[in-house]
Amino acid sequence: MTSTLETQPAAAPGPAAAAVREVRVAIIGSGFAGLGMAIALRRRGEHDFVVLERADDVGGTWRDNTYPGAACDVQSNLYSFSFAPNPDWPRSYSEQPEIQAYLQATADRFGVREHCVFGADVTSARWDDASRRWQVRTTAGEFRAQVLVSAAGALADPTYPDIPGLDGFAGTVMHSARWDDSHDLTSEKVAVIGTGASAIQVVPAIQPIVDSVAVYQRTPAWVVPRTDHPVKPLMRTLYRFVPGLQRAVRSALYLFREFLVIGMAKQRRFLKPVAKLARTHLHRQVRDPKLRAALTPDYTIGCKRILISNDYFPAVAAPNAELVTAGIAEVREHSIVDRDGIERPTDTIVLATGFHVTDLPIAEKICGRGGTSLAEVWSDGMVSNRSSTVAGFPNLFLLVGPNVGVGHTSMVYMIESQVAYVDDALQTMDAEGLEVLETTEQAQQAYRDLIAEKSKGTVWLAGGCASWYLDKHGHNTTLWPDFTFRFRRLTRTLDRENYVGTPAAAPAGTPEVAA
Ligand code: N01
Repeated sequence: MTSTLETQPAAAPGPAAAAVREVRVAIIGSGFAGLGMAIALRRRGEHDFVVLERADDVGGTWRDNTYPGAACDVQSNLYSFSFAPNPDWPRSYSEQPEIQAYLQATADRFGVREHCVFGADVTSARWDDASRRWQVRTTAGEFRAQVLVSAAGALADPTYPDIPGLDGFAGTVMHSARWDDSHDLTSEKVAVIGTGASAIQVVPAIQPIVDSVAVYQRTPAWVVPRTDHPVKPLMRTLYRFVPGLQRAVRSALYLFREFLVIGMAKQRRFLKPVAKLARTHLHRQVRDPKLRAALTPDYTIGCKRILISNDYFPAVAAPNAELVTAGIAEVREHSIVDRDGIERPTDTIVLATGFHVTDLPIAEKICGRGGTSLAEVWSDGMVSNRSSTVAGFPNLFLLVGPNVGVGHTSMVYMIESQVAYVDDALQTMDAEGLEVLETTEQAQQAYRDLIAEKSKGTVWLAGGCASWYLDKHGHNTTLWPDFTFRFRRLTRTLDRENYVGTPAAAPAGTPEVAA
């Protein structure tokens, strides 16, 4: 059970500074990862935990990304929790409102909402060696937790481009992940900067209503057809009454998508049919050879995320749309000037410019032994043991941390693998009476070497593109570079030999014992 303790006032003044809530586990974030972790705890009877959520609802990236056209590019039968299938998905690929509703309903169904503290933006989380607890400060008060699970997400904090003059723009500027639903784009002159997964959904959704849309492309994307379709009522009924059928569909989708790993990580020639499919798609949808050439990528397919859309190319080819490839020279009060010197009047700028992925902002707030922050430890690139723990950060677990991202399949599969790993770690602590569990430098180095070895020759490193998958040194610190079932195997149970544990009874300062 959770409890509230009175402690010494914290250094930073604030209304909630004096009351510290004591919990066994504090989870940061309530997206798929945070909810998945919370549900796992609930399902085995653990109630002593909180979910710290900076917003006022669950959902994470699916709550935040409300831009027009927002949808998932993985089929919902796969992009959902394995233990909570939804027979009522209206389409094969769901849109943002349905996914958000699913997450809300799942949180309610498993009783997670009562553990959520909304409006709790984590400002700092510090490991205290003396008390063997995490001291977590949030905008909704202070918490002391034995275990901290960061499920803050990799696609949580938008990046804002450093474009000359952007600050002085007199019109509206919106990031795709911070959409202003009250702003009406009808008959406006809109600029969309970026051509990633978000942009290719925004552009076709707004093109029919705006006066004009200029799409500022730095690098063209590989785009394949979207085989989306409504799920017929009969199928939904079958899913409801024959759950095995939906599980079979899920497995088939999983296996089909896993084939892409062969091309991306093993033998790039297997990507050739996918590239052919994308070229044919472009050829069919764009008649103008000049526009087609501008939309044709010059790097290997898969190097950046492969996008799926049936309406992006037609939208860019529409009479009121323009693809701008010259690059942006500057933004003026009411216009954007490209590097060819062409000035385009602009009412609204949409920044579809992505997220802080290799430089996660949460890493600056989490400080381990000796007050060292994760960001400092990761200044030369993110490292971890099994994408989940970091040496020097006792009792800290990361979900959707380093090298767990996937470009070809459902992130929920990876999240469930990690949740099982963390849950096994917690159960191991219980079983062995451990108060502290910490991975070793050696285990971290071995995992780093494993990732480097697996990444060699992959399309992400050798595909001839720049992407958010790679850090500033060109290292893969974000993606799991192999079949996802191998990650699941690696994280099925805690690799106890790679951890040092401290028994609960041992006084602070007692040397820790290895497995
Ligand atoms: O962001 P991105 P996103 N000047 O980083 C361009 C997931 N997601 O929000 O390619 C000009 O992919 C940048 O150009 P370049 C999915 O995992 C999923 O679209 O670097 N342009 C690029 O075109 C995805 O991968 C779904 O040359 C600038 C774009 O902005 C991830 O989120 C939907 C620039 C950023 O693309 C992120 O996708 C949406 C600058 N200064 C998102 N800076 C679905 O499931 C950046 N760019 C469908």
